Amino acid sequence: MDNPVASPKRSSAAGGWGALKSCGRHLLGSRAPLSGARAMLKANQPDGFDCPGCAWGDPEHGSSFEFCENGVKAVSWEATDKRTPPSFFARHTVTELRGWTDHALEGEGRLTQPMRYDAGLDRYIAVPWDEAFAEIGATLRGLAHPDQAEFYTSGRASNEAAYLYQLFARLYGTNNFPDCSNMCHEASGIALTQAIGIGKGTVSLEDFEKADAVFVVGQNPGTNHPRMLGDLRRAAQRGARVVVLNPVRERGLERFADPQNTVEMLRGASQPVASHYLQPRLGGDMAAFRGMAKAIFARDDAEIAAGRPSLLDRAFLAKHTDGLAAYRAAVDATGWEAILDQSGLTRDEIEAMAEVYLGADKVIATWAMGVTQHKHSVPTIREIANVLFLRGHVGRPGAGLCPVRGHSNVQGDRTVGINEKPPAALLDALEQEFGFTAPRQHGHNVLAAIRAMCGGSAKAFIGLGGNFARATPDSALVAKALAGCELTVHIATKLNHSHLVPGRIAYILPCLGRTEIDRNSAGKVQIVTVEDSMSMVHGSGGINKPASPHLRSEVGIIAGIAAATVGSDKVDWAALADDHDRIRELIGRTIPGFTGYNTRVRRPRGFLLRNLAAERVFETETGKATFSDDSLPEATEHQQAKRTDDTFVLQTFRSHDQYNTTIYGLDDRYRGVYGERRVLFAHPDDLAAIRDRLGERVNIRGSHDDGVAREAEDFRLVPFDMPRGSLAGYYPELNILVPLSTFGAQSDTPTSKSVLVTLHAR
Ligand SMILES: Nc1nc2c(c(=O)[nH]1)N[C@H]1C(S)=C(S)[C@@H](COP(=O)(O)OP(=O)(O)OC[C@H]3O[C@@H](n4cnc5c(=O)[nH]c(N)nc54)[C@H](O)[C@@H]3O)O[C@H]1N2
Ligand SMILES: Nc1nc2c(c(=O)[nH]1)N[C@H]1C(S)=C(S)[C@@H](COP(=O)(O)OP(=O)(O)OC[C@H]3O[C@@H](n4cnc5c(=O)[nH]c(N)nc54)[C@H](O)[C@@H]3O)O[C@H]1N2
Ligand SMILES: [Mo]
Repeated sequence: MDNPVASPKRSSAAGGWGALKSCGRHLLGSRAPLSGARAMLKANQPDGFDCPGCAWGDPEHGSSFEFCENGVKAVSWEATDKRTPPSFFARHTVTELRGWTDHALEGEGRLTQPMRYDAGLDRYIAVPWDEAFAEIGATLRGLAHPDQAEFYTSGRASNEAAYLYQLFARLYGTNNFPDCSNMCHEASGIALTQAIGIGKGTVSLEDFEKADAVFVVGQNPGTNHPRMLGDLRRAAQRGARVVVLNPVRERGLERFADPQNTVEMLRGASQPVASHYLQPRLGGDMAAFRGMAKAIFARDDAEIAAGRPSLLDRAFLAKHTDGLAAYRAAVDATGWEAILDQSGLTRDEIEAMAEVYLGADKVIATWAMGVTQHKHSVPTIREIANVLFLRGHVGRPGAGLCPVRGHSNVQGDRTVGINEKPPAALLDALEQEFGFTAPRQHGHNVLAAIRAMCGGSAKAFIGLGGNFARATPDSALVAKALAGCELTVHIATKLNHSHLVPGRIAYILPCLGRTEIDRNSAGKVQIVTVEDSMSMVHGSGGINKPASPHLRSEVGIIAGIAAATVGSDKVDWAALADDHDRIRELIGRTIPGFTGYNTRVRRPRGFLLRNLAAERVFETETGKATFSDDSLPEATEHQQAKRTDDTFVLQTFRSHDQYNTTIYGLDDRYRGVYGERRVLFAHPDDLAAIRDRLGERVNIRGSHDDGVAREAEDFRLVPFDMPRGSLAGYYPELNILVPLSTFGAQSDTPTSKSVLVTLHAR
């Protein structure tokens, strides 16, 4: 095949004019060009709102707004003037709407009024707020036990909303907090807590200006964190090495034209980003880093044998780390054969990575879903940390560990208490402040919540944003579980499929989005706060007129439900909802790091939550940065698939025109796909063989051995530059193939990047 890759304009860079054109289209397509454009100018500015797009940090000296194509889509999608009013629901039954695509449902625009499901009519009907709160409260109070309710959070919720939400659920009596992060960066939080004593990254945006080498692992920033690409590109221009590990050749990581750079735009120029682009097999990153460690140790041994100084940071290792000897033994015990087979890389490639590492004074490693959504994600992230420890790349300028978060406030939500396994100190502080006995028993994460709903032991589902039925694995099963509930409540901006599997009593409660002005009863504008990937906490205030006069803020809705459920003796919910400063005062008194919250958050860039690991204070059991000594997985999915002729490993990733389950459009420009989403990317040789056997379009069948039949129908094969034996396609359409039965060890994260499948004729 002459052109092994899908894109017709493969040589063109990411970003650039294509991005600008796409933005114009999205602003126009949202039918809100003016408010959308005005809103865009205020995104991530000191006096504007936090972009609901991603969690990448904001620059200190960003005088002009940081342009980001996908930020424009996120903002214009919310700032649309299309509406989904009660008359829409009068025209369409829920059964009918279930046949619509995600794109079509959200494309109807913003929800405008609280709606209650009427089973007789099979329609949602408008209902006054107070009635909604009263019935939700009464139903929750009527459950046999508070642990029968699940309180889901999607990571767009503000600190203020999340804090009230966890306070309410704990006063009610449960720690059931399934959270989108359970499907996302859970493994990062766990691995980093074990390794460095805190479940967050250690780098700031400024560190990217100083690094000599950045390893970008399992991440597609061109689509999902476009502003990060600017930082990577500037690093590359300074001469820093950018080493990409990604099975798929992602265009944004190869070349990038900065839409913010006028000269570059006029000249049609673009800059290379990656100095090294390595394409491991799915799930092969632990082996790749283990191989690097082997090469590093070998080089170091040779130096020492030759009487030269060690290449490792011996002072850091001796003073600040624990477990080096056991790690060295584990590395020595790992053979090259397993490393090469699992990683799919050559020894030369791995040694080249080690050379980059050894040649750099300051190294950053970043990662996202390509690393976290496997069975062995926790050991993989520990291995990345191990390698960084060897030359002391934690806790000094220009170096460190950087999990790149997903939702714009997913990190903040966890910081302010969304945690199904709350630390005792948090519960103690809440008990002391509010005078109640907090539940101590650990609650449910996403998988446990699904199991409880399927088994009938959970009977109520409250969703603070998100699209639980589509974001989770085994979509059909989860939809059934939601529909089996006594109560489902969704706090949302737009209609989605989770709303269309109503429980016996079911509500959709429409809220203000982040771009909209939130005024209290005295007319005073309220701000909320969020925390980015670099642990910067800053304010966010909307500028657009609310989509409907009936909308309430998330904080107001949670306060309404809370007052109707647990009463207002211990907490004056109405007063808190009316003045967010009061919520921040409570956060300041109960969550470490937030004293003086109201003052500090009003400074232009907000404030940094102190991260002790970044200062080389490691709050692990031993007080030291801790090496792990795991062996490689016995067999990765690739190795399992190889044992049979026709099994492939499928990863489910995002197109350029989507935000998780929100589908903005049907194009995936950087990968050369237009107007469709039912595509399946494959290596050209695999594709040719499949096509000969089955034709151009195929059905995909799950082949996990758990007794559940799973099939996704009618996908067009698209050739792509990726390893043989791997396939890739879009989430959420393919979630029907992601099994509930496989998940990360320790993290419980669904293995969305290593699904075993076979292909079949249509
Ligand atoms: N525009 C936009 N922005 C977003 C989102 C969005 O949907 N749209 N989602 C937000 C959220 S919640 C999140 S979590 C982030 C997600 O950001 P990403 O993690 O970038 O998201 P994915 O599209 O899942 O991309 C995974 C990348 O990892 C690669 N990969 C897959 N498996 C492996 C593997 O085994 N090893 C390696 N080395 N690479 C692998 C894939 O080829 C792909 O490039 O983005 C956030 N930002
Ligand atoms: N197969 C597969 N599955 C995955 C993943 C994958 O890579 N592959 N990724 C996983 C990841 S990383 C994540 S984070 C999850 C995401 O899971 P979720 O966070 O549950 O899903 P989203 O698609 O982000 O939620 C979209 C909905 O949020 C609502 N919404 C939007 N803005 C607001 C707002 O301001 N307030 C409120 N209250 N609601 C709002 C809208 O109604 C919209 O329909 O999915 C996970 N699922
Ligand atoms: Mo995420």
